[in-house]
Amino acid sequence: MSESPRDTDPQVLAVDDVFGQPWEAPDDLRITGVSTVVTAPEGIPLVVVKVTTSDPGLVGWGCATFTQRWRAVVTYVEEHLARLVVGRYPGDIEDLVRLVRFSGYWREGPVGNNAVSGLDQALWDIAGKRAGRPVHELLGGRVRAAADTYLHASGRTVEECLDHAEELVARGQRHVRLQVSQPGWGTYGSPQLDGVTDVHAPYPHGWRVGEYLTATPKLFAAARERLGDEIELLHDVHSRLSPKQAVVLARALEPYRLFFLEDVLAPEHWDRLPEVRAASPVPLAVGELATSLSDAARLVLAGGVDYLRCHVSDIGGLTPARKLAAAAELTGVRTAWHGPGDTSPIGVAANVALDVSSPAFGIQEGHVYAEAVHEVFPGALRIEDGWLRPNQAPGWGVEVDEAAAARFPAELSGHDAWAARVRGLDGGLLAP
Ligand code: GCO
Ligand code: MG
Repeated sequence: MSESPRDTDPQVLAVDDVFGQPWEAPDDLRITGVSTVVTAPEGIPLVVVKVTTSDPGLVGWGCATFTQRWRAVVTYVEEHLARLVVGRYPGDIEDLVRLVRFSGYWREGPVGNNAVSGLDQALWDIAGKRAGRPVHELLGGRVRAAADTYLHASGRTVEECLDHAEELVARGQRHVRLQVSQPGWGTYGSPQLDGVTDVHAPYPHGWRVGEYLTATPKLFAAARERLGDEIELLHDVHSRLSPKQAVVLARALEPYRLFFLEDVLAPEHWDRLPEVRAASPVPLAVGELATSLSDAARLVLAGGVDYLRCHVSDIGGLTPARKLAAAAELTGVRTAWHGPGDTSPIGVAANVALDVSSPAFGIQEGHVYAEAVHEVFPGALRIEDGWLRPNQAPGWGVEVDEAAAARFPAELSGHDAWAARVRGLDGGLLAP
C-alpha cells in the first residue's frame, strides 16, 4: 500500500483533505482562532470577527454585520468557518475565502457572505499590520485624500426634513439624502407616522404609491428653494415601485438635479433596471440588497446602475468588493458603498480604503456614531466637514475593546422583522 503524501509531508494536501496548508508557506505564522464579538452600543447589533494568529500580538478584525440575522452569522463563523482555516497561513487571503465559499458547495447567501467577510477583512487587517501599512496602501495606495460623504436628513414633514438637512449642511455636508414620512406605515428612513391611511381599506395602514409619487417631487422642489442649487440631493425609494412607476418618479424629479435616486426596484426585478435607467433622467443607485458578487457584477455589466452601492460584508468582504470597484472603473460606473449605522467601524474603514484607492469612487454613505461606539472601537473614523479620511495606522487602524463591547449586549430587538412591515391598502406585503 502506498503512503499518502500527507503522511510524509504535512505541507502536501491529500485529495480528500481540505483542512491543511495546500502549499509551502513562506514562514510559520498561522491562524490559531476565529471567533465573533457582538455588541450593540447604539442598539444596533454589530458583529465583528476576530482572527488570532500564532504571533500573540497579531490579531485581525473584520466586519460581519448582518443586523437582521446576527445570531446565524455567529453560528456560521464559530461552527463552520473556524475549523476550515485554523492552522492556515493568514496571507493566502484569496484562497482562504474561496475555500470557505466553496466548502459548502451551495454558494453563500447573506449569512455566509457576512461570515466570510469577517474572515476576509480580518486577514486584510493582519496583512496591513504585518506590512506596517494601512490597507489602502496594499490596494495600490490613494488616488484621493479623503472620501466625500452624504448623511440622512429626515422628518415627519417637509419642513422638519429640511430643518434637519440645513443642520447637516451647517456641519459641512455637501451631500444630503432627504426622506419624509408617508401616511400609514408606508415608509422608512424617516419617523414612523401613526396614522391610518384609509379607514375603509382592508389594511388601514397601507401605503399609497400614488401619494408617494406626488409628494416626493414636492419635497425636492421645496429643498431646492430652501437649500439652493449647490447642495447635492439624494433619495432612497427602498424599492416597492414597478419599473414604470420608477420612470414616472425619475422624470418628475429631473428639474431638481438629484445626485442619485436609490433602489427604485426590488432585487427580484433588477433585470428591468437597464430599461428604467435608459428612460431615467436622474442617476440610479442600486446594490445594497445584492448578496452575491455575480449579481452585483451583473448590475454593473448589464448597464442597470450609475452608482453601485453594495453592503461590502453582504457580498463577502473587501476581496469581492475590490473586483467590483475594478469592474466599475472599467465601465464608467461609480461606487457608493452602503454605510449606515448597521455597518461596524471596521466595515467603515474597509469602505474608506476602497473609496480612497479606487478611481471609480462616487460618494460614501456616512453615519455619525454615538460616542459609545467610539469607546468600543478605538480608532473608528469620524466624519469631519463631510469628509472621511482613512487611518494611517497599520491595517484598518481600528481595534475592538472587548471589555467595552461586553457592556453593550445585543438583543433581538424586532429589527429582524422590520423590513416586512410595508403593505398596500389591500394588505399585500410590498417587497423592500
Ligand atoms: C441605506 C439603507 C439603510 C437600510 C438599512 C437596513 O440606504 O442606508 O437603505 O437605511 O434600510 O441598512 O438595515
Ligand atoms: Mg438604501
